[in-house]
Amino acid sequence: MKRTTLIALLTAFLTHSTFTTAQTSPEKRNSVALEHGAHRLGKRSDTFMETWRNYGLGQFIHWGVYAIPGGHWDGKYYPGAAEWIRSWKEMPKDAYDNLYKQFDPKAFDAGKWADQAKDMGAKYVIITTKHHDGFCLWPSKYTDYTIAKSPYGKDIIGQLVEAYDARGIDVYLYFSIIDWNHPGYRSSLKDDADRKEYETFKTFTRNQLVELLERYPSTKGLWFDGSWDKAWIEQAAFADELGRELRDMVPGLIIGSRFRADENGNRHFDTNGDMMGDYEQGWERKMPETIADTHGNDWDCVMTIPENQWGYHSDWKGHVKTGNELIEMLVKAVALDGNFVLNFGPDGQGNIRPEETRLAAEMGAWMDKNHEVIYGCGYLDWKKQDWGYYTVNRKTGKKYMVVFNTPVSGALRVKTPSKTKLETVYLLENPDADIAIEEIHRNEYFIHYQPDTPSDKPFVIVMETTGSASDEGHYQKAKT
Ligand code: FHN
Repeated sequence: MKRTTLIALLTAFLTHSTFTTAQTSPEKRNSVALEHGAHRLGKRSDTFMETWRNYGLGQFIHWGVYAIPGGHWDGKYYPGAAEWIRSWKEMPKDAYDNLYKQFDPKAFDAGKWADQAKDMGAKYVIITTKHHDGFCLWPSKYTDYTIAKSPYGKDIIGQLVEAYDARGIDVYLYFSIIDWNHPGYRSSLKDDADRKEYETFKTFTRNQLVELLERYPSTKGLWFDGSWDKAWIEQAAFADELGRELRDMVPGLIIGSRFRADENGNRHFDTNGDMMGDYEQGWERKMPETIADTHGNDWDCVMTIPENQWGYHSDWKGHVKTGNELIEMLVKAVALDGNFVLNFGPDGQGNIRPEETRLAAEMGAWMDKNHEVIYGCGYLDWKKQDWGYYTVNRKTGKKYMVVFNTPVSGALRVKTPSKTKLETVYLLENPDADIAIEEIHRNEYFIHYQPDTPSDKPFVIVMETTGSASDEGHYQKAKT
């Protein structure tokens, strides 16, 4: 080979390999230097995050003084989300800010709530410590606007943490950055006077967060909200430093992508498109359609039972989700490597409303029989079919079909990756049931199964395969 040809070939090889590395290696990515962007690329792999990833199902609780008006004021119906009623022009601010003087939830029983979460199958709970109104469900020493000043007087967060901890349900604390009650809070900073006031708010926010982690050291993570204000977005350095301080306080602390912005004001994902935080918090009342939509990130989906009500609204309007819809969302979330978190909004007395209790029981009954397709499970890289969703246990590799739509033919199509042979299938609930595999092509099968009595709930088929490819069950690459 001529020397010039060899050099040309070498140059081409080096150019190509540099290019390839630039596409795949985080260190060499085409990126803007950021001081307050993502501090890690790719998923966290520690045991705390493994635990988070394997929860599958969580419970969200929105509770505060907004539960007293319950979406009504002065005989008028508030059409927004109940916890936002203070922002409604019909509701005098002063009236709202004095509601805490009536907050005396006689029926509140932390153990009862935690039992219900446990029976539903929740592995973790996210509790509002304070929502945008600034009212604290713990006796914060940094403000008077707390439960300590209400007729009820007792620490609600403390009781909930104890009750959920006792039942083995991990606790995450919801914290709103927006605080309509704090005198230094601003949504935007127009002049030096605003900036000066906002400094007091920043100190207050930091103090409250440190206080929460000191008071409730079993906390596994913080779920931030209300971080979209321009004033907060401008605090990239402060928020970054605060995040570090909080993480130093609690080993393994988990914080999602809603906490802080980078120095260019980008939220969730920094200027380079890298996620800031341990999991993506952008899936609120919506879900990814395909694994590509998740970009390989950890994520949670927080969901309301009615269309958009988090806090207690006595009058739900519009569509209220059914048990089967919620079960399908749960399975879909797990099938796409996420967690599903269902919201509950107890009333002003501390009662979980009957509709929510009924749905929790319905989910719990299904989870009782089928939880093994949820806990510790995630995405199986097989072509999705119309009958429902696949999940796979990340540790054991055990594979499941969760069937929501049975075809009239009773033939459920399964396409396996090359080198993967479907050997055995059986019904999780009844391994002796009549069920058969028909191989229709290479790597394509029909599973023939007709339930004797039509079920009104999704059912699970366990699949056993041979010659499985090594990467099964692990999300590798977004198929965009
Ligand atoms: O404004 C809040 C809303 O009230 C509720 O708390 C939800 C829960 O994720 N978060 C905010 C909207 O994104």
